Amino acid sequence: MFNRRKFIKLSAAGASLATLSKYVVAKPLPVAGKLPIVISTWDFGVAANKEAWKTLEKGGRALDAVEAGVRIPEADMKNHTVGRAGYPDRDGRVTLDACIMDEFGNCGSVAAMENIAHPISVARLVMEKTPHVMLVGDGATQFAVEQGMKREKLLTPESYKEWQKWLRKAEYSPVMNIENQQKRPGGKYNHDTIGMLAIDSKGNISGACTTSGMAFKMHGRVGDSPIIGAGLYVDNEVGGATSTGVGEEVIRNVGSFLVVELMRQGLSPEDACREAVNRIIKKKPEIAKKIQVGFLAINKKGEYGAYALQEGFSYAVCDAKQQDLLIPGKSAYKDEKKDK
Ligand code: SD4
Repeated sequence: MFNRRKFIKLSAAGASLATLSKYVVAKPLPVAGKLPIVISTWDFGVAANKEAWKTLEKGGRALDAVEAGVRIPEADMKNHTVGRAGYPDRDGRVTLDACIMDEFGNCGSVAAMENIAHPISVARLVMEKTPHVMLVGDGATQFAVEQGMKREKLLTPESYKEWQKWLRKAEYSPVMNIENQQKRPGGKYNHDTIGMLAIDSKGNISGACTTSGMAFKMHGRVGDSPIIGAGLYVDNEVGGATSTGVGEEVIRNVGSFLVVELMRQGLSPEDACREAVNRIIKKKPEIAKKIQVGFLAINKKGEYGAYALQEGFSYAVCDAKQQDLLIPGKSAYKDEKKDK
């Protein structure tokens, strides 16, 4: 039944895609979670949250937790949508985007950055070591190298092969879930950007978002993920939000900022995400039918929720009670079908 919340329990360490076998228990959510808490987008959020939790459980800062957390998918050689093994653009160049935001409203971002495996850490350095918010392209790479990061070739043999395959047709149009190369048992998708939001034991909120963007995009294309307010936004008085999917539609609606402002007006995280999805549908109904966009949000109390255009979106939750919870997000077009 669509309205019931379901989750997957994974084995403690070494949880992998192969272990994602079934949705089991229904549970009423969102809950007023006990702090600290960390949530993040997609199946790979489970492993990322676990890493973030190591900082949070020791009373560490949410900012440190989200950076450490999203570095896990960034380093994962099987993950072709985030970090070092991300698929390239249509010219065969791997260009990475990321941003980070803390409880004081400080933020940092890199976009279209090549040859550096951990864009989230560069984004944090932009935030902490420069007077700027955003560095792009060669300037971002140069800054990362100056800060002691390794310059390396990121195009993996697997990514190269996929790019060559794509070149045979070379169709440039964002196809829904194009990044997806692996499927969960049951045909659910596993892909996309990681957006992570954490509240630490002091009640402070931070967020991080990192991606290789749309696979086989035009060279120089930047999506929502490194754009503060679009792919990520945090306001320590209210909460935080992040997005995944076709970034162009998120940018048009300044999606994550919108979700946080809606929560400020009293909407629950899920309702705020739903309203942001509805704005996308309202502005571009024909495009909205064909693409995926998902929002994930948390409020100051630790209540969380998500909403997506299409089925298949999932997010992971980790707090003192549940370290490995994966929840399928609700979606606009599935709701519509159910209502008929
Ligand atoms: C982008 N939102 O670059 C990111 C990537 C993503 O499905 O989530 N793709 O638009």
